[in-house]
Amino acid sequence: MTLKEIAEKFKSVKSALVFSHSRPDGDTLGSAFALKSALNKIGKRADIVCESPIPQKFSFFPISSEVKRTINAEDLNYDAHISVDCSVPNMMGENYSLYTKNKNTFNIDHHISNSEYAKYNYVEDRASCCEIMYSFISALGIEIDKEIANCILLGLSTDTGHFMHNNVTSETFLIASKLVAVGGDIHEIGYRMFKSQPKNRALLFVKVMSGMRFFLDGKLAIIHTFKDDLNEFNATSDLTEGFIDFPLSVDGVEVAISILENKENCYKISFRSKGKVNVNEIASTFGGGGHVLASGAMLNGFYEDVKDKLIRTVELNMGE
Ligand SMILES: [Mn+2]
Repeated sequence: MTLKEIAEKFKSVKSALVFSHSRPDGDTLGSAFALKSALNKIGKRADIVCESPIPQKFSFFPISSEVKRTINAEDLNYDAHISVDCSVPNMMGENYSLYTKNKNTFNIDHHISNSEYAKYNYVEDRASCCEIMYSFISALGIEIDKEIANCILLGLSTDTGHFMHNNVTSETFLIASKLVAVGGDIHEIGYRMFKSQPKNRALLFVKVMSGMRFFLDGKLAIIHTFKDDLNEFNATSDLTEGFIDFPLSVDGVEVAISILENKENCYKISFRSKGKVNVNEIASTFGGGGHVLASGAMLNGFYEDVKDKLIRTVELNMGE
């Protein structure tokens, strides 16, 4: 189905429940905020659910305080359920069981690994889900005002490292240009997301980077964050977002990996590539996925075993 056809289906929807993925980032939240704002603007009812708490850094969007962690099953009375930036049902966490309680499900996403789990799926390989959301809201015939523009800019900015990753296309800038033209504050968003941080994040960053190690002739860099590190600085795991950009920035490094201890013997792995290695494939071998240049997976086992497994798998995918 084309985006236009999906938008036609969605036009008859008078109330929608929007699903963001757990451990939310700027893209899933920006997409959800934008859609809720747009629907509310034309008098339709919309709510957002996200099973994880919303990181503090997004609180300058007033709408972030309206996000619900979950909803009682008996209170579900929406015409449609729509997920944004969720490549697999798992990404919605426990809330997936709510998602499936409606027959009229929509799935809008930009991950090439999307498993197309909804009744209506729209998946396109774009830099951010927010790029698609721009077109979707436009196709619904809703005028994009300053408030909606800022929500969409949030995802455009965060999923591209503020327009610096090589997923950026001329479309990205075209959309950004239109959003700035209606009052979107690209500078404020860039500053909040990339140029400011709480002190405990800065101190945690120093500690994590002191543990950065190189493998495979300097082509692979690995960082790790243990629960104890988070506790030491009274930090939550969402503060480690963006850490992986530092090891990837090192000359000669082709792949960077961040190993984040989720619970005992269970690790959240993030992969980044400069372009020669497809980290979507690497993550897939561990049951994860994402994009060619950025992906993730969960791994169980002892830390040293997990690390060795990762190094061997990257080596196999590195080619000559
Ligand atoms: Mn995204």
